Amino acid sequence: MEPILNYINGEFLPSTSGRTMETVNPANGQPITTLPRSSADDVELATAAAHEATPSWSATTMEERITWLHRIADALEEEAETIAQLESMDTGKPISLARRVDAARSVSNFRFFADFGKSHTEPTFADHGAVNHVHRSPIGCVGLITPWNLPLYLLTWKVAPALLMGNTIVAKPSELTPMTANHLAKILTSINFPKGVFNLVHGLGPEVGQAIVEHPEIRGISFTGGTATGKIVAATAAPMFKKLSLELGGKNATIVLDDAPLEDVMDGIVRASFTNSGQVCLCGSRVLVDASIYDRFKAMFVEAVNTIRVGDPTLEATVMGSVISKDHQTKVESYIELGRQEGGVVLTGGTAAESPVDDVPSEGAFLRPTVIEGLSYTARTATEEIFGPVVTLHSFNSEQEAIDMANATQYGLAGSVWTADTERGHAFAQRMDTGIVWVNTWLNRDLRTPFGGVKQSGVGREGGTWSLNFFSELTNICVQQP
Ligand code: TXE
Repeated sequence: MEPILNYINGEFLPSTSGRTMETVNPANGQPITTLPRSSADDVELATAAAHEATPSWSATTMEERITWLHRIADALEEEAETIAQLESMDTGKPISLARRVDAARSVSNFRFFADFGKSHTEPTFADHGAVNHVHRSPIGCVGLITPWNLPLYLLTWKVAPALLMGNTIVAKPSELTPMTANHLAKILTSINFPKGVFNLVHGLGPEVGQAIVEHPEIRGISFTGGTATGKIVAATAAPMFKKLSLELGGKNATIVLDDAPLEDVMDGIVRASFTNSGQVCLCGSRVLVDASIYDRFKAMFVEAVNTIRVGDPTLEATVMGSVISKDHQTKVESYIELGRQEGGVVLTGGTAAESPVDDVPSEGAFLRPTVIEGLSYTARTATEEIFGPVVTLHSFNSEQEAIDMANATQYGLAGSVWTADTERGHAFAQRMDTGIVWVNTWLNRDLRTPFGGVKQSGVGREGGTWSLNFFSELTNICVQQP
């Protein structure tokens, strides 16, 4: 495939150094193409282009920007199949998932914020003869840094509101998954989107991402990625008083209460555990089950997990493809081994060597879904983020114990509660120390809602009004009759 290039001021350019990197298809280990290994010099070029474009773009009206968002959504929709194919090739995820989740949500991110912008009105506050008007203006140029698990889904989740609010952008996708960001740039070119408003710089995090966070003319950073990287980004941005939104890691609990109708909820619990090979920060990686139904749940859960079709991501019937890379496969396998060392028993799955996937290249980074029981809920395997197709199974004897177990990690992103009594589930959810809780469902997303976590899962919220607030500055104008 043609080499991927940076996208600066509406032009596709190599890195100023000419250096490149290779991106690989993790399902077969084959190189796909090259991408620029950019540096701070390229970030400087991109930021200068964004700076140049800011006055005219921020002077456009909300209506004009809403029209552009719909045009982008229309063009993404026309290219949905190409996007799904590129995303599947770049990440190893099944084509069915790339269509249903990645490509579809990239379109709806633009459609949602276009419609949300149209319906959004600013409040006024009248008191003692004065009227206060909330006035929203762009931040200016913002830096968007995104991870490899949902590449275009998470990039467009930030691009859409950033554009709606009149900002210009310097974006950096993960170096592991540059393909669909590149395709978005091609789409913007094809619809004559104003040059310099959206810029893309490819490369390594410490070289390009770091330069974006450090650049004095990039006034806000929206970062999605691992907690360890989030700490570096925060340490760099904080003394510069930049606006900062951090969506970081998770170690989410799936809690099965004693009255859960297991036949009805099992599919949802398996999806929560293994969607995208567990490479979704919202996945439930710890399954906590009431002791009174543990044995019945365990048998049904393992049986359901064993029906997951793992294999070639290009096949329609495949439910689970490869993980993102051989390195990540090795990291996940190290946690399976750690689970055993910590006293866990592998009920199904395991390392690639002990539980091979049929009919896939040995160079592919494939792992079968793995369930480990018998671990303390404080074990490293049960508290550290694995970000792969591995869940640990635990039982509890009371709701209070379930809450204590669920809240016993450094993370606080999401969780799910499964019960026949939704009021009980809602009350239970309020005691969970996370940013998001689903009751009898999972990854059920209303884009108007606040999205984000607490503790080491991040700072801030995005979604609906929370995205508008992050990607704009507010001025309160108080008007008094003379
Ligand atoms: O993250 P990394 P990855 C988390 C998930 C997992 C991780 C996987 O929990 O831990 O993301 O994604 C760039 N300065 N979430 O491995 O390594 C890097 O190049 C600036 C949570 O990609 O943190 C990439 O573009 N940037 C999330 C991006 O940061 C730097 C949902 C993320 O890389 C950098 C999805 C630096 N020093 C994944 N170093 C959620 N909470 O929603 C690297 N990068």
